[in-house]
Amino acid sequence: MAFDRIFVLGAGAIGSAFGALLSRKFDVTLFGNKQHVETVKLHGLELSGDVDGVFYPEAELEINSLPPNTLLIVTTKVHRTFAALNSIKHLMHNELTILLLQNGLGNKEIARKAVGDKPNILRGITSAAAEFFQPGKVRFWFGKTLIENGFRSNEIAEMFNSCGLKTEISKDIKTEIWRKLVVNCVINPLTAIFCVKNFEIASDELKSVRHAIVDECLKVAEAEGVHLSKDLAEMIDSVLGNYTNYSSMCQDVMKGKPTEIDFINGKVVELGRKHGIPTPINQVLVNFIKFIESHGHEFCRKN
Ligand code: KPL
Repeated sequence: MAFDRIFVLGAGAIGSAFGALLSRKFDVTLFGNKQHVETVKLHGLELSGDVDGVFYPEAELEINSLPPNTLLIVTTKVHRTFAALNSIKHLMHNELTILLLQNGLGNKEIARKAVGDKPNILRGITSAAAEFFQPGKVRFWFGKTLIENGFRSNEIAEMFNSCGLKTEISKDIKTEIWRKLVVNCVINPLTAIFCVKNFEIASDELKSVRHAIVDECLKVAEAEGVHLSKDLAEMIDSVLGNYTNYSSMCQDVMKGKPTEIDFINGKVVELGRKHGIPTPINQVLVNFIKFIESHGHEFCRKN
């Protein structure tokens, strides 16, 4: 049995793209910022990139009710999770499923604290990429989505796959979250610092930096009981060239918005400290991004 409706909370780049594609077959409402919502209501949502077309999901500013059998996909930035979910805590019930489709580590714990134990909460990750620079318009690149194995995960995967969003259930989501975290630890801060597209940091000059980041992450993951493949750095090198988008962190910096650094490299530093593992490269990246955040978007003048 599929869900009766899908709500997307935090409809920015990824959320809007997923919502648009899911609206091919399902009743979807996007919840996002005013300009975006107004544009989608008037003109629909225009996707370009791997998909070209205009889609017509519903769009609203606020969630006022959560009907039974709703799938709530959360694609807010990870630092917005608690506030966004806590503000609708009074609407929660046990016929609600929440899918957290975000970057970062520790998201499910944050969501659980925000909403209590009534809803079913599932974690997902995606390697799909999206850019959002103008209300109502999103550029999208397909990727694979993984959802933790849990109550109603299969139904979500079927719904996603039926709309062209390649999705699988993961029996070991913790390892997958860490693998994605390491990818983000390399791509997101470097692209944001240099203000370049993902493939541009594949350059040889940055190879030793990329590998040093991964090396620290692998040691911390191991201490957390997560065994990632030793050739992850080479794997990242080999996929980097395929990403012709600006990472989400680079987009945040371009827009002068806070980034997810505390939940990406910042988490590796925090856990490294807990286990007595030095993480100087990740620490430097955190410091650089914090410096950029505190100076607004003067660093990135491309937009
Ligand atoms: O997760 C991403 C992000 O930008 O945050 C990737 C997959 C690296 C795409 O850019």
